[in-house]
Amino acid sequence: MGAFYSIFNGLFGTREMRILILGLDGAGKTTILYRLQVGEVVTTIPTIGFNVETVTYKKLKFQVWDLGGQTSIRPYWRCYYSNTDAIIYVVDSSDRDRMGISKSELVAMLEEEELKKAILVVFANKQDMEQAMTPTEVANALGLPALKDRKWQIFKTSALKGHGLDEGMEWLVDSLNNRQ
Ligand SMILES: Nc1nc2c(ncn2[C@@H]2O[C@H](COP(=O)(O)OP(=O)(O)OP(=O)(O)O)[C@@H](O)[C@H]2O)c(=O)[nH]1
Ligand SMILES: [Mg+2]
Repeated sequence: MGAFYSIFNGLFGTREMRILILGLDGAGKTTILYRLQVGEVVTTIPTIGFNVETVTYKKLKFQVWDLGGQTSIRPYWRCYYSNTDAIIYVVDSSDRDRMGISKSELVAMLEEEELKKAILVVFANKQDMEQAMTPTEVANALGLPALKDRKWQIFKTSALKGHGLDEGMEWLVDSLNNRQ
């Protein structure tokens, strides 16, 4: 039944995919969630807890969880890991000082058994800022090229301007559809 169910869903795309948006506080996670959902920039306040919304993209329905990124809240991320299909990891590309912390959080998260099969999309966000690191610099700072057994891709984004999110989501949808 399980196999039949997943083939059925693979054919008709009826299962709601579960996506987590993670990253340090202030990276732009909530801004991205609402950009994806309503196509506009909304005014955000730091997230204490989470926001969850249904986002439809190219006929695929996603349940998107945006978790607060403050230091004291990060230990709770793990409570949301089970059944996650994909992770959108958001980085403030202009926050050079905290790139190391962002890497540690990412590495720790990827070690979790429950996320073993999750696809990883990194958004090198805030590309509109002058001091922003390039996506290649961000990828290297996060150690992405060294990742083993993980489907990943990085995209340069500006949630503020609405740049790059479509490309990232398109890659994600294709990757989820082609997944075995
Ligand atoms: N310049 C610039 N600012 C951005 C961008 N994306 C988000 N911001 C701003 O960054 C600030 C933090 O954005 P949020 O979306 O609240 O950040 P968050 O990752 O949800 O933060 P927490 O909820 O604390 O984890 C807000 O003032 C946003 O307007 C971007 O692409 N460029
Ligand atoms: Mg937030």
